[in-house]
Amino acid sequence: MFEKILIANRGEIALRVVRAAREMGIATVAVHSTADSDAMHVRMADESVCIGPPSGAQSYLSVPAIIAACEVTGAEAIHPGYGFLSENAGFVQVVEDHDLTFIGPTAEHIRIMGDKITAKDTMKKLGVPCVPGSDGGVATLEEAKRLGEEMGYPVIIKATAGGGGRGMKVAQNAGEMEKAFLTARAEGKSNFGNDEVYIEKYLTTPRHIEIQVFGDGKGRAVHLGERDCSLQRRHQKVFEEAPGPAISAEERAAIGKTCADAVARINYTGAGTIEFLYENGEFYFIEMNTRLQVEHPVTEAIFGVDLVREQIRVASGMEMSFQQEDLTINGHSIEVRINAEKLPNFAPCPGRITQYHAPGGLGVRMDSALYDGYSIPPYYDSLIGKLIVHGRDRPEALARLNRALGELIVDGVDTTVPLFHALLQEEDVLTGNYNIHWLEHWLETNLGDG
Ligand code: MV4
Repeated sequence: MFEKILIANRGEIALRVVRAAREMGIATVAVHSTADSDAMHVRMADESVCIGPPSGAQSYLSVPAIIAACEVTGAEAIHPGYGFLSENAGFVQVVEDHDLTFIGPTAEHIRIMGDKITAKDTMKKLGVPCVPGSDGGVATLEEAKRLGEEMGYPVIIKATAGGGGRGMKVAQNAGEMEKAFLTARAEGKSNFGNDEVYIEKYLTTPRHIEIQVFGDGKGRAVHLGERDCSLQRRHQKVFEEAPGPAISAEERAAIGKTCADAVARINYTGAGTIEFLYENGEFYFIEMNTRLQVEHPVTEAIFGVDLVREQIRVASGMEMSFQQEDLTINGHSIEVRINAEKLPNFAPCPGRITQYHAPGGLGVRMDSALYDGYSIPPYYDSLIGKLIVHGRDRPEALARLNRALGELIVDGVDTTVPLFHALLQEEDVLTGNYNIHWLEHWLETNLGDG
């Protein structure tokens, strides 16, 4: 096992990793920008190293600065958290070249899943159900139009280097194909330096269901069920839950096994998420994320496992601490993302926290790096906390969420808390009757957003 690890991240996720490491008796090194000298992750880690000026590009994304911080502190491994360098295959290669360990998958797995055409082709060959569409890339407008006729409209054109909603365009009919195809290609080129695109049948009212997988890198893998993350605004999740209210135990077992077998076959290491659209009782693969996700705590709550601890274990060459048959679901969990944002338009709202009080009690977890008097810097994303509740069933989790939101005090900045109070009044939220378009429609109707 490692004696010391470096955490190449900030905020609540850096703190999350410090906590797992400390319980394992592993020392931690925080890195930080000059804007984060007073950040909680710096205070909580055993050591810290300032790695650059405020901008992410010159600090949390600076590969030489992070490698140097490992060298001066003697850290043996790097946990990337999410965002920043967590899915950067080039970074993983540099880490390995310096005889350090990346706490995550191999550069090769990150590269495969980062190219969406290769990811889909790989998953299809592994028996994972995919959205019907082009076999690989589509090079010409003529081919795109032929596929549109063949598949039937609407279709969606996606940049292979995109993902998370960037570089996608819908064509409702043949007349919209030229513009959609050329725009998706141009966006791929300008945003990612890659103009390759592929085409899929456009699913109109799916849910976003993602399966948590975990591999030991030696051909063993498990699944930890699904999360329903359909409540999103502009591809930013705001409310996530596990298990998914629309998924049966039989469906979970079947798609879970398919996913676990797939990642076992490729010797996948560590935590991964296989994203699906779910419509009319069918799962359709869209993307795989090769990192620990923001919403991992809802899975931890219902399975009673520490996913960061497991990541560190398998990165050090140890076995996972569980097998598939050890993993059973207990109750229901919901996470809401507390962002420093001003409604109705979700404008970032950095500033000084004049008062902070975290909720507590049975079944309540608050993952946050906030404290009284902390100043939220304007340079990074606006997530300032995650409130995660756990109950014996969904109604109990919803009641607990309502209760915990009532206890939470975040003064000095605007937050997304009022949104959650409002959502908990909605019948569709209370019954789990929503899809990927529900929230944007609700925001338009109720807040005039969009
Ligand atoms: C789709 C789709 C409908 N049909 N693909 C958006 C993010 C990226 N991960 C994939 N996305 C979508 N792909 C097909 N064939 C609809 C979306 C989509 C979406 C997916 C998940 C959650 C929210 C979404 C919001 C808009 C569109």
